[in-house]
Amino acid sequence: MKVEVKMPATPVLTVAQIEAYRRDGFVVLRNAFDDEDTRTIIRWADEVEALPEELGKQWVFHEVSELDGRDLINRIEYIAPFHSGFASLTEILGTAAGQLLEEEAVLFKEKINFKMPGGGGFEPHQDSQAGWEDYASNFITVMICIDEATLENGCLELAPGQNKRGLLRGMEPLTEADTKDMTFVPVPTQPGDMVLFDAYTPHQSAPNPTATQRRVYYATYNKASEGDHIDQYYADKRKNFPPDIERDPNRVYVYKV
Ligand SMILES: O=C(O)CCC(=O)C(=O)O
Repeated sequence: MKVEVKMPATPVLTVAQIEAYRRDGFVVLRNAFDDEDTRTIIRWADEVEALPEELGKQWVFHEVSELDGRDLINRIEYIAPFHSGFASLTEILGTAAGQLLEEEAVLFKEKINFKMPGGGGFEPHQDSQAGWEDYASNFITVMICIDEATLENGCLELAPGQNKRGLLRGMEPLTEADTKDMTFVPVPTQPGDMVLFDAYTPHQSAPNPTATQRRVYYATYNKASEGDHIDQYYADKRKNFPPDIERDPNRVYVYKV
């Protein structure tokens, strides 16, 4: 017997939330998903983690634990084509992204960052530094918290209002000079919370030295009027930073931002 899965409800931003985004470059929605929908999303993340790592499927990237040198999953990208739940979720999240883009949103990329115990952090950066301006003028990334994200396990930290400065530098993390006047605000989140931010909002996060994983899902959108770039984005990325299973053992791959 096939069990029907109830799809998560679509979060819609209030006027006050849209205003907060316009002021800060990001907005936090507490309990964007109710408990049942959050449990569904957590189960989907578990399913994605359990999928076999195969050529031509979801993109799995590993890292080495900073605690004990074990092999960890760092992130899994390009999930929706191989998981119907996440495919639905990319549609659902497009509504709020479209509210901030002020027109229909089209998916650009998506991933789960796992940050398992011993997983590394992220240096301060703006997402557009990764060459995204080649595809569209700006993007909205929607983050869904899957596991509790705390100060201890490396929650997201964002710098309010700094997106208005535009692109601060190319393919390298922001420097101390770039960030000296910035305040990074830690945003601890509970499963089911959502954070939306644009591609010029500087953000960072600390490594996870705790015993619990900190998974978050990110879906990134651009304006439909600026084109549908997901296939080109992943084709370009495949050339420089392919999933681990596709890598040439004689080549060195460097993660930039
Ligand atoms: O998941 C995080 O803590 C930050 C992720 C991030 O900044 C990125 O993937 O570019």
